[in-house]
Amino acid sequence: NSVRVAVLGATGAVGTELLELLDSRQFPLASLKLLASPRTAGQTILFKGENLVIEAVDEKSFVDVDIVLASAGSSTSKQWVKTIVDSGAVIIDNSSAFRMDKDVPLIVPEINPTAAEHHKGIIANPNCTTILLGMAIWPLHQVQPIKRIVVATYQSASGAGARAMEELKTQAQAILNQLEPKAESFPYPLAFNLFPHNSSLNELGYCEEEMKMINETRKIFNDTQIQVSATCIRVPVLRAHSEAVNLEFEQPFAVEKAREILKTAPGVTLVEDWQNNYFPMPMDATGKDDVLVGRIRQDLSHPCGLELWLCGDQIRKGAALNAVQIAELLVKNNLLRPQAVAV
Ligand code: A2P
Ligand code: 11C
Repeated sequence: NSVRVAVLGATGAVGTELLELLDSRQFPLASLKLLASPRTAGQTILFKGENLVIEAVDEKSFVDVDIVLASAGSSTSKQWVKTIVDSGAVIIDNSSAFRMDKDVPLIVPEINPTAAEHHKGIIANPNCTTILLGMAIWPLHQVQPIKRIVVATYQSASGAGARAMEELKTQAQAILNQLEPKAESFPYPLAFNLFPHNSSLNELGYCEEEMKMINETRKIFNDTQIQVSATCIRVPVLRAHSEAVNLEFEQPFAVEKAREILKTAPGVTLVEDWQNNYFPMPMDATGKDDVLVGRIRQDLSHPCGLELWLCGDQIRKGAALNAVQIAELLVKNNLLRPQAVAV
């Protein structure tokens, strides 16, 4: 039961990780096509000992493909989605282009895998901060409904792509050499600094990234009542996001019970060493599949409140791993589309 896969955005931060995961997870590949922009077309990437040539996307790119793993930005996804769907492939899209469309399932396999059953050729991969948050709090929400979530994020450079990660290193180097740091991917220097997430602001004062956390969490949890407020901050970390989370439940939720639940939750690792004040850190989360959760404690300001802290690899579970898990779900449950006849 092997499938033909195309990675759209194969040269990017997420694309690179997608290729690593397709290899290391022994994904059942019948074929693999690497797609990117004309800038990198013709270059090669080594995959399972073979040099695969990167192709620029065109109208014929998807006729012999079952699953497209897309991570080339919203405008590229919007530009090619019709061609992909008309070709009979399923697009698992990492951009924000289709996430809130009512016909598009928004999936975290540990949370709402059955939503995949109703796809119409497009499945959306949630925003990284939303995935990481959902992984840590869904197991608690199953035991006792959460009424309200207040979250602050500490987001790494990787969320803005491979160039942004390079920019952070170059800026750090410049500052250490007493030179002026240059900001191109970001609006301001990030090295030795931080700033509120630079996505556009709405009339209520929330940025797009914050609104994604609010709206996407409700959609994935299939719960329009759950209250969410977020403050998203970019920090000078290379590639794992962190979040400080305050949860309000209907009833008091014992800290010990929350700890027991999260100890065995799929895709979550509890990291708590109270003696040594050792808790999740982005450096420890980097390259890991699991979301690291710790510092679970009673909210002293509210009898029904819990506080927790999490870190998760933004490129892995926050993006590429979640997308590959969705692809695995489609293969396992026979949810691919019958191939349209190529014309
Ligand atoms: P390329 O390397 O050819 O520019 P990141 O998120 O790390 O910045 O990566 C973005 C990915 O999206 C890269 O693989 C990039 O390819 C790809 N990409 C950007 N624009 C396009 C486009 N117009 N068509 C196809 N791929 C694109
Ligand atoms: C960031 N989460 O860290 C963003 C980037 O909707 O997928 C990804 C935006 C998205 O800046």
